[in-house]
Amino acid sequence: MVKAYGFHLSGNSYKVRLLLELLKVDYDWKEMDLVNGEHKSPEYLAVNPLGQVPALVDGETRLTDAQSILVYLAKQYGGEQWLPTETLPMVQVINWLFTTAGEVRQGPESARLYHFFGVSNINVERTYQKSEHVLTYLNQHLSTRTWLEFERPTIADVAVFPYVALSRDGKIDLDAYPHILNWIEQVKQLPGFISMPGL
Ligand SMILES: N[C@@H](CCC(=O)N[C@@H](CS)C(=O)NCC(=O)O)C(=O)O
Repeated sequence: MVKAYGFHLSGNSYKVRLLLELLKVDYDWKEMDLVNGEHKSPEYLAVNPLGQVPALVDGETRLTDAQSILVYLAKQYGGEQWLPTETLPMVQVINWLFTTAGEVRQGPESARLYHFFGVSNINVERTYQKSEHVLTYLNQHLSTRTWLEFERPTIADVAVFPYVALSRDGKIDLDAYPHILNWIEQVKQLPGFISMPGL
């Protein structure tokens, strides 16, 4: 059975769990005690040498990084709907995975780290600038469509959703971004959707 390692307050862990639920994959959730450093234990470092969550083990396959795990799950258990195989549509989806790992991480994800987890060595003003930049772009993009790409949800939506929807934990108000708010509601209506604290 698929084994997923994560922490219930981690948006990166949540995106993996969300896709597992949307795809109705049978999995075993291993909750890691990040507060007490379980993610730095020798047992866990053998799973993810970076000492971060999430990680996923499926038979002989061992994966780290939420975005890579989403690609794996989509290919292995989801298929065409979640990640197209044709080059250009595939790249359109993957582009959002990099936006998440780049702009969203530098913006709303880092603002949440500062305010919600109290990580102080973060330039919070910079996270607000980055957030405004990416949220404005996302809001504009969503002004003419329901989903990030195509007429259906893909792993692009699953990847971008958590830290954008958790913006308030980083003291970022989403009221100025009505199309993002509509999209968040659409994602929440997906069959199999699960929530996490802060959503
Ligand atoms: N690139 C990784 C980043 C994962 C990440 O930042 N994980 C955080 C929780 S959301 C973590 O494990 N932090 C603890 C640490 O780095 O020591 C991914 O997208 O999965």
